[in-house]
Amino acid sequence: MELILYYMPGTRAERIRWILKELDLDYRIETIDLFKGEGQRADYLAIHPLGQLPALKVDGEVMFESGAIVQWLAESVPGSNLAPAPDHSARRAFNQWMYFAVTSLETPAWEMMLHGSILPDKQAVKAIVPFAEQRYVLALGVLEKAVQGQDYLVDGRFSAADIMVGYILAWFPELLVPYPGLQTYLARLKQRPAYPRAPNEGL
Ligand SMILES: N[C@@H](CCC(=O)N[C@@H](CS)C(=O)NCC(=O)O)C(=O)O
Repeated sequence: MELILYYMPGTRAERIRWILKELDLDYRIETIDLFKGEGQRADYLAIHPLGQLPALKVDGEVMFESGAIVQWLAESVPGSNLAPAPDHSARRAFNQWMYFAVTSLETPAWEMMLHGSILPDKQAVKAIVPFAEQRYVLALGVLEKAVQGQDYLVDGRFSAADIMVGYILAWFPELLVPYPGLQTYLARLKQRPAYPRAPNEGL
């Protein structure tokens, strides 16, 4: 299988790099520098119509949406062990946390990021930030309970759901202070050799 990952450090493409490494798959990286506007280049828009990262080319065919890519890899790579089988009872928890990651957790976190620090003042709607933080903290409380008594979210075993959730938890480490279970959980994820390192840590 020929895999090309469209990537820039520090973006959601890290999720894909993380799972590719967990699965010990060979892949090629094509760097798209969003800061230089390369996402909007015509040749890249032909890959990802929104000009976003990540995208993954699989044997010449492109797929985008980080959650869908992570799930597809977890389910399709022989021997992956990163997703319970569809008929396994743990599949319900798996689906739940995969969707929770990109909706209940990521949406408020992304609003905080966008309107708190990424967008220029004339575009940012600062009033959104405290409301988004309130919803993000509620989601953290749910996750704190979910990791009580187990190392990972689904059946106590590492799965693609931990990649989806763990990537977001690292965005605001200061908000994890009241959640000792989540701090331990994130520290456990960071110990995995495939966990994304900051660019200056030799990713
Ligand atoms: N739901 C998409 C979100 C992709 C996304 O927003 N990626 C960011 C980088 S982390 C991006 O490419 N932003 C540039 C843009 O929106 O133009 C996914 O998970 O793949």
